[in-house]
Amino acid sequence: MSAAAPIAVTRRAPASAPPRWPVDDVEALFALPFVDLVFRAQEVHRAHHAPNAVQLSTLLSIKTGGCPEDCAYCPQSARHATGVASEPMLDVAQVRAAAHAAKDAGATRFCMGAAWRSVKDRDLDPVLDLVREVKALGMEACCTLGMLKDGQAQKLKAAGLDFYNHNLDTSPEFYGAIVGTRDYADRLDTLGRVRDAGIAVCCGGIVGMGESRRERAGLVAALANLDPYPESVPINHLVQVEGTPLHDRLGGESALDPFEFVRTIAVARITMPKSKVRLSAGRRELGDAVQALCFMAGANSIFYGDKLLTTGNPDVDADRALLARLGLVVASTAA
Ligand code: SAM
Ligand code: DTB
Ligand code: SF4
Repeated sequence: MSAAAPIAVTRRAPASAPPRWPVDDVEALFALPFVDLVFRAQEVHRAHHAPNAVQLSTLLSIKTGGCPEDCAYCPQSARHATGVASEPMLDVAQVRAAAHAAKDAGATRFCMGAAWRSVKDRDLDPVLDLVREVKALGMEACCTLGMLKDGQAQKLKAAGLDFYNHNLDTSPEFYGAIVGTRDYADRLDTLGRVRDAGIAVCCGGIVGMGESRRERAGLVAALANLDPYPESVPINHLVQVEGTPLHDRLGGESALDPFEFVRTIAVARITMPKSKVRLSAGRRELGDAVQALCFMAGANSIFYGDKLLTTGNPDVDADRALLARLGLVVASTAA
C-alpha cells in the first residue's frame, strides 16, 4: 500500500465476535514442521508482495534516555543503570542532516524515536517541525513517541506523518512480567488514536525475552486481530543490554533458538499477509544465514543504518552486500 492510499478507520469488533486468529490456531502454525511453515509463508508472501523486494527504514533517536518507564528490555529507562544518559531533543538541523544521509543511502522511510512515556504538548510542536522536514525530502515519516493523548495524533497527521510506531511488545499474559508502569489497554488505546487519525500503524514486538511459544503466539495473535492489522510489523529480537533487568534475568545468553525467530516471522507473514514484516533489533546477532531464512519466511523490510536507537545495527555496507548476495532489491515504494 502506498503512503497516500486511504487507510481504513478502526472498526472495533463486538465483544462477542470470535477473533480472526485464535491463539490456538496461531500456536498450531508455530508447531508445523519448519519447512512446511516456511513454504506456507512463502506462498502467502508471493500472493501479496514482490518476492525479492525489501523496504529500508532508518531510525534516529531524537530524544535519548531518561525515560520514566520501567520496560525490562530497554536501555533508555532511567530506572536501569545502562550508561545511557538523558539527552535533550535533537534540533531540526541535526535531524535534517540525518534524514538526508538516510535518503542518500537508499532508505525510503525515516523513523524518529523518543524515550518518552507519553508526549507532552510542549514537545509535540518541535516534533511536528521534524516531520515536515522529513516529508520535504520526499521520504515517508514515522514517529515513535510513546502514548498519545486526544488531538495529538491529528496534529501529527496534519504535519504529514505517515506511520506511528507503537509496539504491543509481547502477549497480554506476559506483558506484566516485562512492563509495570503501563498496561496493554494503554497501548491499544494509543493504537486506536493513531488509526482513527488516519495514520498507518507500525506495531510489533520483541521475542527472546524468556516468553513461551504460547506467549509468542499470543503476541502474533494480538497483532493479527487488530482490525485492521498493522501495515508494518517490526519483529525485534531482544538485544540484551547490560544493566537492564532482562540482561540480569537471562544472563546475556539468547533465550531463543534462531529457528524459533524464523518461525515467528513466518507466522506473522501468514497471519498478516499484506503487512511489511520488518526484521528489526537483533539482526547483528542473527547473522546472515538466519536473516536469509527470515526473508524466505516473508520478511520484507529491515531497519537500515549503523545504529538502531542506542544499540548497534549491521553497517550499511554489510547490508548492501547481504542484499546483493541474495539478489534482493530495494523496494522503491515503501508501505
Ligand atoms: N518510548 C516509546 C515506546 O516505548 O513506545 C518509543 C521508543 S521504544 C525504545 C520503541 C521500541 O523499541 C519498544 O517498543 C521495543 O519494542 C523496542 N526496544 C527497546 N529496547 C529494545 C531491546 N533492548 N531489544 C529489542 N527491542 C527493543
Ligand atoms: C521497533 O520495533 N524497533 C526499533 C523501533 N521500533 C523504534 C527500536 C529498537 C531499539 C533497540 C534498542 C536500542 O537501540 O535502544
Ligand atoms: Fe521508555 Fe519506550 Fe524504553 Fe519503555 S521502551 S523505557 S517507554 S523508551
